[in-house]
Amino acid sequence: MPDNDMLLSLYRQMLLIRRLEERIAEKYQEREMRCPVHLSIGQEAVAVGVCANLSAGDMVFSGHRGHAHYLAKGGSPDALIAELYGKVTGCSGGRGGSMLIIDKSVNFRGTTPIVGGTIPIAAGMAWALQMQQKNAVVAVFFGDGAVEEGVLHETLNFASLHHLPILFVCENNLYSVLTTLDERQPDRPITDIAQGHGVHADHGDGNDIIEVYEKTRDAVSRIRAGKGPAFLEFATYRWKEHSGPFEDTGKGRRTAEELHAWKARCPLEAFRRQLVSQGILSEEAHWQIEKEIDEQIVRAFAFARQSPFPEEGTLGEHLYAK
Ligand SMILES: Cc1ncc(C[n+]2csc(CCOP(=O)(O)OP(=O)(O)O)c2C)c(N)n1
Ligand SMILES: [Mg+2]
Repeated sequence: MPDNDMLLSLYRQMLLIRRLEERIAEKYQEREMRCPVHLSIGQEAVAVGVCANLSAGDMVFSGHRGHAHYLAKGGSPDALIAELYGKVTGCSGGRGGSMLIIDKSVNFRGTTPIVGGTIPIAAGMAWALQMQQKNAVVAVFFGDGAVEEGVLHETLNFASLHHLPILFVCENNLYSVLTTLDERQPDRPITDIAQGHGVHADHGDGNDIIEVYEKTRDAVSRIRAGKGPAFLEFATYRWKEHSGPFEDTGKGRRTAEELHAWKARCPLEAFRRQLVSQGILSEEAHWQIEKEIDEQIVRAFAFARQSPFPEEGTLGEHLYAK
């Protein structure tokens, strides 16, 4: 079990991600953020529980739904919101938007909108770190939809063969846009795929932060001990529509009952109740954290709006490596 300081830090991070994304959803309707946004409200425990086991020298990759992963790896709310507003102070210089986040200062090594696109890049990075004897771990986040991409299977094979220091994290939220998992994949555990390649695999409740934390701690310690790659699948659920600030229960696919059932299993609320009942989080401390986070978010949006757009003359820069 993580100690009390760690528990409070996990809670604060989950709350920051939740409140920041709620504010993105509100402000998105002002049409000043012009990139698509894929929110992970409801999925915060996976990002936070995994990244809490990584150190500054470890690296993270993600995909189109990557805000939470960036923040959990120590990313700056200011730089994230500025990126969504297309501003030069954004973590990708305002050139990427929500789906193309990169910030080498915290070893968040990038996201792409191509489903599964960062999986082989993460393996390449893990291979480089292994050759350089850096003793660092690479974690790559992807959804259940990426399991249908050939590149995941090729990368599992390669990572297993070379004992790469890589953690594959599959956030299984049951949907690829509006198509259910059972419409897309045969009835077999996703972890069987990793095991078929000789990769150590485990699965858990992605709405239980302690379970995510502990399963990741075990997987990461295996990787650090030189036992090769590991694969974790966490069951979770996104509350918002696939892309955008609204809910999607009116589209004839996901039902209000299903969403309601998952909201009743809110990872943040469950954790808050647990911390309060164990006397780790007082009501007063809870409101203090809420207040500090609210102020942090107000500052991030003000920073983003006040920042300039990139200069037109720089349009051709950053296209090729020097
Ligand atoms: C290679 C590729 N195929 C299809 C798409 C269109 N697309 C974008 S996100 C998405 C759903 C992916 O689902 P999943 O991997 O489960 O992630 P989630 O959105 O549920 O977090 C699809 C099909 C894409 N961007 N790239
Ligand atoms: Mg999915």
